[in-house]
Amino acid sequence: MELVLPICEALKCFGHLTCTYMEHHRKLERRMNDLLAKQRQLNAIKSDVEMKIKTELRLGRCVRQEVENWLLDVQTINGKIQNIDERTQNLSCFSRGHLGKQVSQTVEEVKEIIEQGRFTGALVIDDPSTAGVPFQLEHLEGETAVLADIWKHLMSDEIGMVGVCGMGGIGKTTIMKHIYNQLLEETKSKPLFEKIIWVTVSQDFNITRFQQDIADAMNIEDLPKPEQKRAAVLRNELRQIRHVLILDDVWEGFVLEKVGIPIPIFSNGSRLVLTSRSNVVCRFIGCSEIVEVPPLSNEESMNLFLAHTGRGILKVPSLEEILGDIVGECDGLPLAIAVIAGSMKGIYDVVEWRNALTELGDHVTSVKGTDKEIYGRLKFSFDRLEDSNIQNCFLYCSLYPEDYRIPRVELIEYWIDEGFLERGNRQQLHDRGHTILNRLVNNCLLEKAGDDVKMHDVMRDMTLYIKHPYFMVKAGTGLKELPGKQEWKDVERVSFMMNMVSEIPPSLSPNCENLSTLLLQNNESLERISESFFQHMHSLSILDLSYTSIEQLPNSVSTLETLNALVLRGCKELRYVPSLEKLKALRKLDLRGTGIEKVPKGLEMLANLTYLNLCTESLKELPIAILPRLSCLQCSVLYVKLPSVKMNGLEAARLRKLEVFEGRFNELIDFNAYIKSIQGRELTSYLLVMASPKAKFDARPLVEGLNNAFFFNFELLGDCDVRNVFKIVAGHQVGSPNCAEAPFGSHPVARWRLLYLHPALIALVALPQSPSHYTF
Ligand SMILES: *[C@@H]1O[C@H](CO)[C@@H](O)[C@H](O)[C@H]1NC(C)=O
Ligand SMILES: *[C@@H]1O[C@H](CO)[C@@H](O)[C@H](O)[C@H]1NC(C)=O
Ligand SMILES: *[C@@H]1O[C@H](CO)[C@@H](O)[C@H](O)[C@H]1NC(C)=O
Ligand SMILES: *[C@@H]1O[C@H](CO)[C@@H](O)[C@H](O)[C@H]1NC(C)=O
Ligand SMILES: *[C@@H]1O[C@H](CO)[C@@H](O)[C@H](O)[C@H]1NC(C)=O
Ligand SMILES: CC(=O)N[C@H]1CO[C@H](CO)[C@@H](O)[C@@H]1O
Repeated sequence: MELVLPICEALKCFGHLTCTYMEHHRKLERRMNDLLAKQRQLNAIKSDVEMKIKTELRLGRCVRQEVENWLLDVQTINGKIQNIDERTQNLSCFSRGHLGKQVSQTVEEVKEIIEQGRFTGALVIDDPSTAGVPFQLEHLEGETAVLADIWKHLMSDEIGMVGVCGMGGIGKTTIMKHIYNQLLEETKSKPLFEKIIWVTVSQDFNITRFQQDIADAMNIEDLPKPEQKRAAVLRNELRQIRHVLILDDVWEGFVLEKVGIPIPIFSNGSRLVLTSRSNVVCRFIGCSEIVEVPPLSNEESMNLFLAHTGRGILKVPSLEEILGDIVGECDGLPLAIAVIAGSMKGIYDVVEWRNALTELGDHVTSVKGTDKEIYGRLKFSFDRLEDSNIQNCFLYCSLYPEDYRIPRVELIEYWIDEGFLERGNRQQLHDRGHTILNRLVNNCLLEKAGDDVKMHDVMRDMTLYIKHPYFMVKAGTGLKELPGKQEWKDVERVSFMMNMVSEIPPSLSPNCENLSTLLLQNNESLERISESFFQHMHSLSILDLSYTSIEQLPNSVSTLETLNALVLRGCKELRYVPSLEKLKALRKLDLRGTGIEKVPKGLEMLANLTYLNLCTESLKELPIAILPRLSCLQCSVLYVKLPSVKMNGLEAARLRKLEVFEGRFNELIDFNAYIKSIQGRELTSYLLVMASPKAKFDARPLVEGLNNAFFFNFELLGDCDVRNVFKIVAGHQVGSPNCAEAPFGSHPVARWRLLYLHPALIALVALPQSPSHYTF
């Protein structure tokens, strides 16, 4: 955020400002406030757009040009507003009239950009042109013959459809990504095809979604609703261009015409390539040529293995034979080779290798079935993790939808709630979580996806295979109803996240004594849950209902005495939460963004609570008795934002165990009391706001990425000389009752930066950077 003034510059202007600022510039200020309000509205739309892009963007997709231009416009106008804002503060030199006119003009511009920001249709498209973004390629060992074969078919005029088959983990997708890149490359010089289209189909085939994916890739907007009309639109568009359509990971046969894909041979020399584990599927869809992907040869296998472990292991004396045997057990499956090599990395003891070979042999014979042969080999690496907590961490990833980018911090929060990371303060737990994630990525059990992680679909199948029937996962599959009672019998962890379930009817009262985790979040359509649903869930430990549309939480939740985490974040409609009095084991309660007006009954009884989030606009009061009670608790993470409620600084100060705190004080005296109390304490992350009850503002977006900040509302500083604020920055105590006190007096001045955010607001932000830039 570039709202920063150099500190000496700010000093100069604040010096003049002592008391006359408000009166002289009221008019300009009104216009300016107008502008800033519009800017906030614009930036809110921008974050929504960015959020949407983030969820839609995957490899081989890109942001629509129109959207990209719009984001640039937003950036430009933000820069302009910042400039104006800075000039309004440079009291010695601006001309009011001129600036006023400019402010009004800018308001109009912002309005226009807001209008343009109402996008319809997808923000992200599968690479629309042949000059698209190539895939980042994984290492492809061998398979040159297959590549050549597929290429030959693509270039032949007689063949319209090619099926690429082979078992999971054999490298079909990797091969096709290489073909895709090669097609992009070739068509640059001579336009054989006008468009190369990649669509990932996956296990849960849904014709509506499939059609939409093709339409997005083709940049077709507003596909009509009825299936047949959609098919007609697609057929028409596809016919008009010479294309290659690549359908990756097809599980079920379907009729091309029904989807709207023209039979390639009759459509101007277009081609269709699909990959599938089953050649029956390829034949059903109509492939005239089928290319079977063979396993790697011994030599290729060895090369790939060494590419993952490093050639250093070749120096280990007498390892050669054992190494050959281990690679042999991988059966030429690239995924198995990568994963097993990943778990043997850095081992230089031949005894360990010999032992690994025995174990691997046992694993290979333990799993039978043509489709599942790879599982035994993958499970070998899983078992080598040894630590059951780390294994549980890994298994947890399969609760997310297939091909899903799993956000690291979200995953780690679950691990904490589940107790996989044992005990420690918040920071230590997160550090441990990141360490485990790094190890899993390093061992090739998970894939890195930007800042997040991903689970290979075969790996996920393996996990669900070994956890059957204890895991029930139907995540992101378009599910409308939960499965019947009998399917719940043995379950321990259940995930129905990201579906379209609208109701859990009274008839569903599953008897599942061992169920510990129930994830139902992101089902926007979910409005009602019957009382009987939770009746027999006596072991439930984690319940996540966030981002659903429920209005009330059933009373039966009151009796879930083993519950550890109750996550209701973003349930905007939620008004009623039953008494939590009996939930003595509860460690996390997240009510952020719910519609509750009162804190749930019995909150003060939750002695083990370590995470409490009460940030919601609707909450009217925090009973006086609550904070002191919480102070006896273990609470280490607390978020409260209660513009209408007075928070007592001394009471807040008694929350001695806090590591993360976001809160807002209405009175300087409370703010100061609190500041005093936290000196020398272990608060690792804080965001403290001092603002009048009327000021309606959320500081979060202003300091995104910065954990630690203090905000002061100017008006509230009253007759306090503004210059004193700079003494705060300098780390001196101020002493006047009307002035804010120095946060963490012992911190050197250089750790703080002064932000001037708004005519009535300044902030101190703790900086991790080196101190040299901020000398006076
Ligand atoms: C403030 O005005 C002076 C001259 O009047 C100018 O040199 C300086 O760059 C201005 N500062 C800002 C932040 O605009
Ligand atoms: C397929 O997905 C669409 C939208 O994503 C949904 O409306 C439809 O109900 C789904 N169909 C099935 C059979 O799940
Ligand atoms: C081939 O493409 C042209 C447009 O380029 C289109 O008019 C024609 O109908 C297409 N032919 C077939 C057989 O689809
Ligand atoms: C629940 O777990 C216990 C202990 O692991 C086991 O003995 C019991 O059979 C399980 N019950 C069901 C219904 O799976
Ligand atoms: C509260 O936590 C402690 C350890 O942190 C644990 O021993 C105790 O059983 C917990 N209380 C309940 C009711 O679960
Ligand atoms: C709030 C939310 O994320 N709802 C999701 C529920 O699941 C469907 C997909 O099945 C998504 O489209 C919704 O966005």
